[in-house]
Amino acid sequence: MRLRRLSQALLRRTSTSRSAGARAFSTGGSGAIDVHTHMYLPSYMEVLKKRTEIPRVVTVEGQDRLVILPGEDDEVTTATGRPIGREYWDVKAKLEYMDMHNIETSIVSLANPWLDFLTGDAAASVAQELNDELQSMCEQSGGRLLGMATLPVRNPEAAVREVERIKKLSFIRGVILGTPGAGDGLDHDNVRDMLVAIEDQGLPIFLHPHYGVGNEHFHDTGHALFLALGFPMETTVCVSRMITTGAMDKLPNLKILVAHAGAALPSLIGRLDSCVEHDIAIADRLLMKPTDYLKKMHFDAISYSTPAMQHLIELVGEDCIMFGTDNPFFPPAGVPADEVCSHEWPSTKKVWTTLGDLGGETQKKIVRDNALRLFGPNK
Ligand code: 5CU
Ligand code: ZN
Repeated sequence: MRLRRLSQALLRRTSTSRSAGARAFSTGGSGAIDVHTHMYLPSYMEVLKKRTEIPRVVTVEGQDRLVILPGEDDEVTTATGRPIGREYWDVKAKLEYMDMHNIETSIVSLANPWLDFLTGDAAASVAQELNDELQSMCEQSGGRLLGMATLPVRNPEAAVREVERIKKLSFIRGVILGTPGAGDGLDHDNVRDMLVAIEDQGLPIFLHPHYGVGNEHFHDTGHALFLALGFPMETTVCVSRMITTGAMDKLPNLKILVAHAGAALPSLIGRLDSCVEHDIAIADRLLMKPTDYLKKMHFDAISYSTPAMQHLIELVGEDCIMFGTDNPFFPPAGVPADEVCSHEWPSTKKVWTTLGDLGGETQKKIVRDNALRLFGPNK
């Protein structure tokens, strides 16, 4: 509770009016919009601190540490997770980070693994609490923050009700979803009603990994291969299944923002097209070839590679790619945990550099205009 009071006090200090919020995210502004930026909201932190299993917060020598990834506590190199400071839960730290990195607006989403570990009434009530907390955090941010809601995915009926409820929260502009949905993937029937409700409300889905694919190959490599390979392969499998099972055909107007610059899909899509074409039963049940589904999606610009961005643009065009940072993950390496907030973040700078390499109108669209279209007030 102390944490919540502290955060509310800081919010009051940074607050201006609600109409300022609407103005900042209007066509009149010119600053960067970060569509991939997370927080562990104060009430979520309280949930994690009470848990004894992953995801949880452990305290080692007075330092809070976050243990969230599957199997993270099995390996010596990752057993105590990573240090967690105010950059994860404090809205004032988020605003300072945005100021330092030339970001005008952040569309904040809860970080993984969201409510994947809660079922029944607990999932439903914590989702409401989190989404209301996010709404009021955004309201009081002086127009700097918008939010993507978290859904009680393991309680599908409550998830549908929550989609209808959050549509009335003016600062909530989308939902973040992990790849498993209710446990069986986003192509499964048990999430169909939830996805239809999201589609009906016109809310974009931000599709984000957490569990990894191929984890049996990642021992002795710390977090590196899990995050570099396991995360994107998880996203790739999820989207590929949504395409090839025909789930996408049943959701023609669903807006999907794919994390991490589309993961491995931009590189593998030619092969997916070819493999589908050669499997006539699969090709026959789809309305389009896989590439065409990809062209209907949206992507963040977190690839850390100019050639990768150029390739993505060549594949899907420059109107569906958006600036993102993944803050507060990937803090400055080697900097003590209690100092990361006062440092420039090389991971964020790298994203800016790749966009600077693209330059001109392309950069402008990716930095702001495209996000404005997807998440703007009339959507
Ligand atoms: O570093 C990490 O573990 C993560 C994570 O958990 N989620 C994310 O979006 N990026 C990095
Ligand atoms: Zn992320």
